Amino acid sequence: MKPEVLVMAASPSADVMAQLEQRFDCHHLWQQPREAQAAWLQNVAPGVRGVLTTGAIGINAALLAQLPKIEIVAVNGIGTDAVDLAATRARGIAVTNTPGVLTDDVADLALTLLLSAARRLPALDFYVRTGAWEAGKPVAPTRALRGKVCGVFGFGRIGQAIAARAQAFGMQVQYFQPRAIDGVTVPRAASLLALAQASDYLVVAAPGGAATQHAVNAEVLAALGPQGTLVNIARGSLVDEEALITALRGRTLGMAALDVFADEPRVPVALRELDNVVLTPHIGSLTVETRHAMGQLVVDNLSAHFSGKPLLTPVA
Ligand code: 8YV
Repeated sequence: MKPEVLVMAASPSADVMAQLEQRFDCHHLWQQPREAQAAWLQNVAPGVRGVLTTGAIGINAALLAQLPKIEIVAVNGIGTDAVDLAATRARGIAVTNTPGVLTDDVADLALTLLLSAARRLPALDFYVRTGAWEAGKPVAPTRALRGKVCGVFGFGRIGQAIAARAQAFGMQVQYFQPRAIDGVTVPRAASLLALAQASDYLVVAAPGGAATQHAVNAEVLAALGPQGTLVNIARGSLVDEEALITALRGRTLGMAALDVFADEPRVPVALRELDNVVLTPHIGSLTVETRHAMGQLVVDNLSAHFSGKPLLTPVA
């Protein structure tokens, strides 16, 4: 008998989906209409030994409590802030994620957003499409990246990959995170506030969760200032979204380029209406190559677990 796995969300890789079907007895929650999910879950929950979830969806204590036989939660993503790790730890449930394979794509998106804000890509795309160019309307110059300061909040794999890319564009990079990293030449600011004060672009690349909730608050945004740009590819929870909207509206913050939001997929209308924002729908790791590699790592972790082998990428 194949182990029963609850699949919370599909992978865009058909190959990954085929491997899941081949190796496990899959229960696909994502195929159920929202209103039918609760009743459907009650039916399948007793047999579920593994859960495949995403960084954004995670798994909460209430759902874990519904699964008496759960042994492993495999997260198709790097962030585990949406997984109730206290509950998994208490029950000895293994948790895995997908570090490494998504670093480059997420860092690429951070620079894409940074450049899109700096060069006002959405507004200029609109300018061409709507015939404003042909009509001879003026175009204001944008700002060069060269020599500007890129502050990176969170200096793990992704933060460091962002720093390398920013340096390639001629930017000066600083970082902040509570723990200093040995052996890096990038200077560490004394605090997040000091980093924001020094930065033209502040890129958020730190983990979500209680410790970083609203770390980017009104004070940090004010320090970044009217010429400053906030880029967030990490988690919406790190930024006080109300304070961000107020700062962008009042132009006390220059721009924001955001891939993540406090309550996805709901993006406040107030944010959507602003012209000094660039918005993408949480797609940092959404490339064909990376989603395949992430999905493969999930399959391999689940397979390792159910065949009694060591997990490839366990979450400590
Ligand atoms: C995706 C992510 O949202 O890695 C993460 O933590 O947030 C993203 O890669 C998601 O996990 C895809 O399944």
